[in-house]
Amino acid sequence: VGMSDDSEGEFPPLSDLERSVADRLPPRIWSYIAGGAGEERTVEANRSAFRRWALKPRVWANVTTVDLGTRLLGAPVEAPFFIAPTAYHGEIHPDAEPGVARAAAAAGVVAAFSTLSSASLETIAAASGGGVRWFQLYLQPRFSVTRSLVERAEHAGYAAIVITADVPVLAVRDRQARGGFAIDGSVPVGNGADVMPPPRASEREGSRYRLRAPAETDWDILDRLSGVTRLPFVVKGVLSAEDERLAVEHAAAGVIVSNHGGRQLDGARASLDALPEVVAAVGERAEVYLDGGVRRGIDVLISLALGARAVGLGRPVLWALAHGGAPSVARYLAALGAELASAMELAGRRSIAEIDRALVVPVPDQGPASP
Ligand code: FNR
Ligand code: LAC
Repeated sequence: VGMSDDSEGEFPPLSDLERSVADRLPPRIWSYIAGGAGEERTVEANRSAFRRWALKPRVWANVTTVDLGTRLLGAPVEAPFFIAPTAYHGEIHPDAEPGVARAAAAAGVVAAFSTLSSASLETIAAASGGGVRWFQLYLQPRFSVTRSLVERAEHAGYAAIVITADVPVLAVRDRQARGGFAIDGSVPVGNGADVMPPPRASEREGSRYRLRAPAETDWDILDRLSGVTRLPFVVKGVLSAEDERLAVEHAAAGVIVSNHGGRQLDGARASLDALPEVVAAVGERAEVYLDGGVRRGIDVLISLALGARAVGLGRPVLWALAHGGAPSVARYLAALGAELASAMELAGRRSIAEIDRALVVPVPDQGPASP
């Protein structure tokens, strides 16, 4: 905290944003943000998956205006991207989650906020004003605490509960271990001292490993939670058609195809690789979103062409926050929107509805050239 504020200066091209802030954060926080699980195979896979799709633009398609507007869970929004939930914004910039909430509301995009936010969900809601906000839920060791979080989110005007399914326990994360930042009860969170992060690891007990806190959960948790709130549920962290079907059977309104930005099961498939199968399984029964490795306007375009309704942005929002607080987050969202609009115009697509499967083709196999 307390780094120089660059909000008045030039905003870097999107490909330089990460590099431009790498030395502004304490190394332990930087490795927490940048790092993934294990040796970061999945972090890399999320990015390289986008490079296996090419765009097939149409020309002279009469594009006079480009409209990025769409609806997410019924709410009108100004872009098909949203801010993915990430923990501890107060470790990055004093503007923290309220600043991110203000920037998102001004841009007309959905923002999701973590159970592990530095500010309380009520403070974030006040800053977000009329903005559409989603609350990301980590199931708590005690159900009474889970219930209270959900009730508070509903009361504070959050429009959905994003329940994260891919963190029964935090993964082994080499870079984080090297950097020395630990996700545990020692990092202050705004939602109250009784709110716990997921258990950090399994601990050895004789020849077995046990979790530090109860993590046994099955799909019935969705039924149990629907008795607590009338808010729709979005299940975050699905990578298979099988789990997608279960989410829909248990009345989820949406799913986020995600591997937690490569921070959980290292070696898990890229989000983009899982997207087509999940979209095929769900049909029109729920909204399908994607996060993981979305960096450019064309990444948004590819994801939407493959059936995502919207995409989530994780690390880039944190880079923007580190760059210059809330004003830089606003500039980042504007830059991504402008880039998407430009890509749509160049591809001959006037609206989100016109981004169809015909826009993308697999990149031809890079095998040995045929004689
Ligand atoms: C996350 N993510 C995350 N997800 C979640 O459900 N609850 C959380 O508290 C957090 N915290 C968190 C912290 C940090 C520093 C990062 C980078 C990520 C995961 C996040 O919502 C999203 O799935 C990924 O970040 C998307 O990948 P990209 O955009 O970072 O590549
Ligand atoms: C993380 C947890 C907090 O990925 O979601 O760091």
